[in-house]
Amino acid sequence: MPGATDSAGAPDPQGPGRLPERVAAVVPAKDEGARLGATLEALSRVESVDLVVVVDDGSTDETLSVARRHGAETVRHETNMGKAQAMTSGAEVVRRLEAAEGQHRTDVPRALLFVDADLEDSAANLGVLCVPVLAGDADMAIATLPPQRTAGGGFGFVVQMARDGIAQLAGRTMVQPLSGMRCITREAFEAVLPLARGWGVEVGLTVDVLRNKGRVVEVPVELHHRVTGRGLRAQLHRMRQYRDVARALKVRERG
Ligand SMILES: Nc1nc2c(ncn2[C@@H]2O[C@H](COP(=O)(O)OP(=O)(O)O)[C@@H](O)[C@H]2O)c(=O)[nH]1
Ligand SMILES: [Mg+2]
Repeated sequence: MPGATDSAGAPDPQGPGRLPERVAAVVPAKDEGARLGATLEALSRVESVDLVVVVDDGSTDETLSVARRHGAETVRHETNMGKAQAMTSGAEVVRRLEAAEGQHRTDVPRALLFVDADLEDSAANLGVLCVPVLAGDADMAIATLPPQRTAGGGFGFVVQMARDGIAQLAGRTMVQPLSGMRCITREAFEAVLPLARGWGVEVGLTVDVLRNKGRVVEVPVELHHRVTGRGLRAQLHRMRQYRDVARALKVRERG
């Protein structure tokens, strides 16, 4: 019926079919004062990004002041709440800022670009990750990284568990299942909230977006980050990552 206003027939001004034109970068950061400045400077050179939100997750260094000095929007967790909660808080800030931009705006909400704080200059290369999302060819684009300059890593078993788990639960074999650099439409992001906890967030996102019939692509991007070494801190990081990835997979087994 012409003029019908039922939800099935009414055109949704924010709905499918309309593409985001701009990107909000969300940078979760814990004690990244030494690298964050270079990362933010590089991000300012990514054309599609017109809003940057740094989430200081209980840092004890100058992360927050570095973020402010570089003109980023900031939000701070007084205590460390983990990467997933940092991503959620960052997205909330974007939502709030867009609401404050005014009622007259009919723009499609910005896509979100999650960016690790330790990429430094290489963050300038993230524009290519946004292209398929802004073009409407993907709901989520995940960066794959080239071999890193510094030797290290050693996440082989966590990566394998993540890859196998995603394949089993969602039928896709990801090249780099733990990659944190992702561009995603707001629609796809909001549909999968709440995020998997802690370091399980990437695996959870991938499984959930795929299960929602989202189009997910992996895009090679020239990115370099601090490679986690083999010391005690690194081993702890790996253990937590293992625990969180295993949990994210486990809770999705029934879904
Ligand atoms: N929110 C939050 N972010 C963290 C935490 N620890 C590290 N990060 C951020 O998560 C990203 C990836 O961390 P990183 O230590 O580089 O891990 P890796 O790349 O897997 O070796 C970086 O942006 C860190 O600043 C944390 O406890 N909470
Ligand atoms: Mg890193």
